Amino acid sequence: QEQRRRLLDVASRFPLPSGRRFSYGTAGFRADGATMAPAVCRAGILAALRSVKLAGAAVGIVITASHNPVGDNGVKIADPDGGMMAQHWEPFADALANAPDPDALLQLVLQFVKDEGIPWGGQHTAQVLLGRDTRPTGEYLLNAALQGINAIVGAHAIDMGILTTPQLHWMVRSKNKGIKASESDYFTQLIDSFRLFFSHCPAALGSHDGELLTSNFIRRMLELVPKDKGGDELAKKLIVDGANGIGGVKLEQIKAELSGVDIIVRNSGKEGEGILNHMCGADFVQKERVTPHGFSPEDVGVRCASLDGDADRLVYFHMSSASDNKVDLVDGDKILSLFALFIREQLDIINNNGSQVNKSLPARLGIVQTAYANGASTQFLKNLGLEVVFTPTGVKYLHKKALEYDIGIYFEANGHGTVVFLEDFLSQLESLSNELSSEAVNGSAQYHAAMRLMAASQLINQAVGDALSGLLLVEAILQYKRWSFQNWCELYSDLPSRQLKVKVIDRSSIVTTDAETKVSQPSSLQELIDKETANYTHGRCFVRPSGTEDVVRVYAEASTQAEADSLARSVAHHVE
Ligand code: NG1
Ligand code: ZN
Repeated sequence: QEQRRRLLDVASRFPLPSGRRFSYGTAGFRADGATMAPAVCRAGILAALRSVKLAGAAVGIVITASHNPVGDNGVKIADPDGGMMAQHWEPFADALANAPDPDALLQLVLQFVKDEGIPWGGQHTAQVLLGRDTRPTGEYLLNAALQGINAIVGAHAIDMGILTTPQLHWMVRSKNKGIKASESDYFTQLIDSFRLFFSHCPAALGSHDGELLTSNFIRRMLELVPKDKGGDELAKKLIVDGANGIGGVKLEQIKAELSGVDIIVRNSGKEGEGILNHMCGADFVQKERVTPHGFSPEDVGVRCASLDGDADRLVYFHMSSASDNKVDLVDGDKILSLFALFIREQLDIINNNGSQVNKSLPARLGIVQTAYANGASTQFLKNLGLEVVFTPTGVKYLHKKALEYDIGIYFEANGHGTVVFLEDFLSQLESLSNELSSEAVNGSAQYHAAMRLMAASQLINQAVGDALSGLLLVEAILQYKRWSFQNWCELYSDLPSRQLKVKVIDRSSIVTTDAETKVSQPSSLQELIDKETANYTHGRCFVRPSGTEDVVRVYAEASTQAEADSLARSVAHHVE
């Protein structure tokens, strides 16, 4: 009775305006922030139910609209493993958000609880961790979420404060693994693993090969680098565009402790510096290929990175000339390529060591991309002999696929991705490192490679793509390889590409197959696409309905920009 009363109560406090519809898309519910409270409250109910169903394991709620404008907001739910909420709950999320009145909402919950076998009315508990970004509607929506959670008897909400999206995912995962899960634990893990990585790099080891280095030692080593070595100084300098969001704020908090890289944060989210995601951020830089607001000709030649508003996307760029604002872009595909190259190298050192000991570490390494990955990146990865597989767009698909490997690396071209390590593999890696460290081969290349891989696995967020941890891994690898931005950029040249959006009456009339690379309905459309594509060298083209906007997206690649543009345009005509 108490339970029913609470649900009816909360639903009447957050009525759904008539005609309003929400849909739990690729990234949860998203809309104008001021109109989101009913959906967010119901997401609170849903998250609490999810936790009850999973025997009280912690579930997460993030209140953010990522790279979208500051007036928007959104909500998404993280499962106990720190990943996205299981997809088979999405239809219920939709139904709940759209329940027209309190009675309908109560009936929906009762039915769902029955269908899903959720313990009800007994002594159950639930735990929900909440995080939000810096948007002005964040606190208001947090309150709506809290009321939703508290409408479930036995549910306990924990407000973790203003966070990056990946921090909250990390906390949920850590909490359920019984690891300390506060923000300072997150920072400690980043800082320590970054330091650990450096201590196993040739630069830090120097003639002291084999010595396990302390942080003080590394600091001293870095101070010994002659100041007049302009190249080295430049190599340490990194300017980060924080999109005026939460990522810049967090980076400011830890940058002093990141010895080995000198970070300058622009668009840091401080009062007066600019508007969230406006003319800045990873989405802006990747789409427009120009410098974000706040950069000047003085930054020419310096390595720069750009985060999105909730810091789960990362791209790098470089201003090549002072006369225009165009940038050389390193997108998610190239970040993935750097990670793949590095991991492959470490595995090779470990396994083809030809050294004193005969210890190996068999590993299945898998690369996961979507159809939006630049064809040149796929070719590059395949040329390295790597296994590359494709999934539909959306991190939930990529992440799941990556988990099928000992080490799975996934990225979307827009900069969202990470590296996931299988627990079993990590235990093997750990025991190998232990063995190697205790043997006479302590200083061996094999030992240091195993330790670098260990450090990378602790540095990179295992729950979800994380711009901060991704950035630190990039910095670590570039320094390990003594690579400039240019070296990285020149791994391969992107094929010219073009993306277009087409407005249609009903985008769901287009159905795709083969990881969205082919249209299955309407059946004539794929034939038309094939015919157009055949007219171009290195032509590749596909169309799919967006999962976050009311448009059909067209993507085309060809050997020149003019050809890519023209292929995209002619296919767009067939879609219209
Ligand atoms: P849709 O709108 O389904 O294409 C977009 C991005 C995805 C992903 C989601 C969620 C492209 C082409 N699509 O999805 O990669 O990031 O938003 O934010 O970039
Ligand atoms: Zn984001």
